[in-house]
Amino acid sequence: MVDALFTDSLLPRQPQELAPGVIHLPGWLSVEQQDFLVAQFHRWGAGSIPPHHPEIYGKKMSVKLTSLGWHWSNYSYSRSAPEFGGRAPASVPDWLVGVGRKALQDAYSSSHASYWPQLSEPELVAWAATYSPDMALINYYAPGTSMGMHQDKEERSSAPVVSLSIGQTALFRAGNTETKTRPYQDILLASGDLLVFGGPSRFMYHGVPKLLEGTTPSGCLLPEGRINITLRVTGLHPSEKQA
Ligand SMILES: O=C(O)CCC(=O)C(=O)O
Repeated sequence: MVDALFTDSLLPRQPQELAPGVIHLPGWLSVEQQDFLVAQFHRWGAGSIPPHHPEIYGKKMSVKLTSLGWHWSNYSYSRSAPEFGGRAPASVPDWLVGVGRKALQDAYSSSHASYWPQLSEPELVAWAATYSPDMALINYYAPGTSMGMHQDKEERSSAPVVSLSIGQTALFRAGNTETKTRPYQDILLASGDLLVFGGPSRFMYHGVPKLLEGTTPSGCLLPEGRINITLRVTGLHPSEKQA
């Protein structure tokens, strides 16, 4: 009975540094910002590369994916999508680059991050101001879908990954940089949450074992499921192609 009063979902969620360079800021996006991103999600999905189930080594992912800047397929980036008539994804809009910069400024401010990047506040602001993500992966998790443990390592840059969540709460598993197995930490990513992983944890294994039922906030423009947007710096030249 008493336990039920103190479950994770009822306690206030606090900003935390899960591991060096991994910062979780609950409720970072306002409701209006979340609504705007849901509308953008529909616009992007109606563009050149519709949300689709990418195949990994011949097996379809349960999550649907579209992207900006670069097309992602089977752990590699290309400028165009052969499976969609060679069309190129739209580029990352400036406002989204700005969101990424603000995310880094907030996540790595000294009040949240004790370890990384060990810069003074003015240095940090200057550093975050140069963050230039050239790709965004936009995942849609229908209820009941998940994503296995993996590293984001197709990028040649070690710039941090910025991750935004909207819709149903996800159980997110933040692992280590060596193996898909323990040690890892499970946290809940709810609608509006920001997660940044960089520095020594940039190449951590991570995944989403499940979505929690009945957690869509009331009034959320996404009736079910979850959108996750990750911003990345590929470090690739536009003329390059991987694989
Ligand atoms: O949905 C998430 O929170 C994680 C997404 C992810 O791991 C990825 O896009 O590589």
